[in-house]
Amino acid sequence: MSDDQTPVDSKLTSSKRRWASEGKFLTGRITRPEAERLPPGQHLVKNWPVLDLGQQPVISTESWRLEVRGLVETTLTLTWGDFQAIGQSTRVSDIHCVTTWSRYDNKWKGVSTRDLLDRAMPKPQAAYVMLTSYDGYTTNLPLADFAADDAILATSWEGLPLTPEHGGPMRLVVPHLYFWKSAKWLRRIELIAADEAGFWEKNGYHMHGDPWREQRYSDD
Ligand SMILES: Nc1nc2c(c(=O)[nH]1)N[C@H]1C(S)=C(S)[C@@H](COP(=O)(O)O)O[C@H]1N2
Ligand SMILES: [Mo]
Repeated sequence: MSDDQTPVDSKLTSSKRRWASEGKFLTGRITRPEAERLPPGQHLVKNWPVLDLGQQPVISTESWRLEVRGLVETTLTLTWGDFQAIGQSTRVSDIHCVTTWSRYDNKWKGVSTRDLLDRAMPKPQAAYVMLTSYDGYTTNLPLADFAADDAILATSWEGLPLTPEHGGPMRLVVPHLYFWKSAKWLRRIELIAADEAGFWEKNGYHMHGDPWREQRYSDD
């Protein structure tokens, strides 16, 4: 017991209440008219192209770990089993890659980013996330986008385990941003107060990457 006599438990409860009541992160499902489903400058594909830095790490679920750290109440290092135990969600969403291809109706299964954040509990100052992957890739996005209702830490696509080339055993999917924000082979989620540039963002890509506003490059 600390000298202010606050049990750890009631601290957690109050931060959970704050998290739940803080409307700014709870953006809800983004709905758009069907005519606006395909963002400007995009074309549809039926296949699913593979794009990455060219190094596809192979990670067994035994050696896999996911870290959540930075501005959180509870730092997490999860094993595959711990991660699965958070509970499974499904989402169906569209992919929009900055290289102009889009692919509709992808069925994902995994852990919703919100369910993961509920375990770590973001501190009030947390406003952005920096993601780091097993291939050394990094990317940044606002916490509100990471915590969007559509966002999922996917382990399965169309009913099959996510293949290594597409980021298996686990990748992020944030469908309302360009796909470079959706880190494959995700290993670390760091909550930070001020935005920092990840790999492509340092190389001229946009800090936010909203496809409907064509935020492709930093000067867009
Ligand atoms: N770890 C990691 N994640 C990554 C990348 C990468 O190189 N490494 N490339 C990004 C880019 S630019 C795109 S378009 C998508 C491609 O995902 P896909 O190969 O499953 O289509 O992954 C994103 N996530
Ligand atoms: Mo990309």
